[in-house]
Amino acid sequence: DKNTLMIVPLPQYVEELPGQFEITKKTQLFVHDQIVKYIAQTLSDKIESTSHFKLSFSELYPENNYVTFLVDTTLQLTDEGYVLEVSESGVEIKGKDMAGVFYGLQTLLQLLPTEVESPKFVQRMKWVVPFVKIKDEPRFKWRGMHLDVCRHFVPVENIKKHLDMMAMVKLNTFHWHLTEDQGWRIEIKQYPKLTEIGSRRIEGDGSEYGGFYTQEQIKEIVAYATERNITVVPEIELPGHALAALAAYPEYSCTGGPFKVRNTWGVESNVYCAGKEATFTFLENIIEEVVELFPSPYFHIGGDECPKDRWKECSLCQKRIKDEGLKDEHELQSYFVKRIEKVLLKHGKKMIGWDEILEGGLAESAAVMSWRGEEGGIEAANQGHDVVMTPGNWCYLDHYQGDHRVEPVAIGGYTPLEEVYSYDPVPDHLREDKKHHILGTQGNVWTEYMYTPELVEYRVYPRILALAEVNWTAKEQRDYDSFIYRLDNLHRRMDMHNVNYHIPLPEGPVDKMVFVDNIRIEFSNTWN
Ligand code: NAG
Repeated sequence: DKNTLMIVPLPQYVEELPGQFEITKKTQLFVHDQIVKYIAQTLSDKIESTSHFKLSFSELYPENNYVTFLVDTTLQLTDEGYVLEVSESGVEIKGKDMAGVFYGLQTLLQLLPTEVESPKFVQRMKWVVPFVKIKDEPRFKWRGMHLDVCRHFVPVENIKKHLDMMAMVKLNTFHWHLTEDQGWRIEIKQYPKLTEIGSRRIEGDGSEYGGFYTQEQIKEIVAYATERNITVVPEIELPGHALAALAAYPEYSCTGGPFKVRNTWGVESNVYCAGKEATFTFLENIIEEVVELFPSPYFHIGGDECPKDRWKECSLCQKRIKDEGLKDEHELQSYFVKRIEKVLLKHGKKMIGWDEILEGGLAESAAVMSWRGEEGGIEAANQGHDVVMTPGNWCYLDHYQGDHRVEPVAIGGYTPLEEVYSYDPVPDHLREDKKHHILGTQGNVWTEYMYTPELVEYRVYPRILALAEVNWTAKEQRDYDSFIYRLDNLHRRMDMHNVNYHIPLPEGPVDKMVFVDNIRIEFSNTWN
């Protein structure tokens, strides 16, 4: 039974064999290629911190008692795929590429006792792994998590914790939402006021709230992610959701301000002025600094919820509409986005944006992140654009995942673990020849009501683990009961990492309740 091994996400092919291999002091590590040495090193580090013994590297291929790491580009697998074999003589990890080797190791770690994730020494550990043959590859390329660090700030250490968990379940994309109406969180050297002014807000009670990342910290996070096969996609929002930037530099708005960094949630009507050339120079300069920090091929420009009120009243915006022969403010938004697209192309970056960028005409090279349902994604795919599916009903991890009467307050919605798990990113009615445009899915973590890093964890886990399996495992192989069974392994690993995960209970918003002798005997959930 494939369920006996508690691996999340479920591998494509598993063959369990009787017997087990034990990693001891005498076990030797061997890397066929120095570039994967740091991956082997993580195994050695984990064993060392829990058992106080070091695994040594062998120069020659050891005859037995080994853990070997090899990149084999000839493997009949997609990128990031791997083969893991555990037998009497040891453990062999072969990756299609470096990512594959890394994922082979992640699977090995999940097969080892959970204590391998312990941050401290554990008495008398026996590092046994069952004999097994695993052949595995991902279903999707974009396996992500988004994090809004603007509504509430998330410190560097907590981001690293998420990256550790993401790596464990083979998620490879961290979409970092860095700018908002409520805060600008990335240092830009040419525009110091963006953080001096834009990273702080005065809350309703008069207290100050703030935080931002220096460029050094950004580099640290990107390096940490890269070691874990995670691409960090930065998001710099435009033309809307930009009030924090406008509080610092009101000259790039239509009215000239003054503005305060917003301290309430919702949609803000003051946006970047599309009529002023200076706005574009400002954004170009910002982008120039940001692309230097992020090796990611993709760059997220936001694009959602941009009210057109100011543009309608602004003489410069109206002049732009006339001069460029645009039909209306939607086409003005499209003009705005297309100018930014050119800047990104110049830097060799692919643009991605929320599905509103379809309105008024989609930029030629843009990929679309579909959040208002799947319709935008379907439309974009039909037009031949790549798509990341993140419809609210399944992928918004700011929703409640339990009964709202007992849960800490959330923005709304109800998206329990099982519903997240049930998501399929490729809509049935998408044309067959367009299906390859679906890159994958991600969990979106908007932090209006996540006041602390602990609350972020409470909303994210375990739901992101379900999305990890949606992204990795073949659709036919997915099974919720099996997932729940295997999840236990990850619960223990999250304990080791001190993650404040939500424990699913048989609770939920009630739409049907039956009382017998004043005792509630039945209720059902509303999500389906
Ligand atoms: C939307 C906004 C976002 C907000 C979230 C709350 C997108 C693309 N835009 O209203 O700023 O935090 O939903 O669920 O999601």
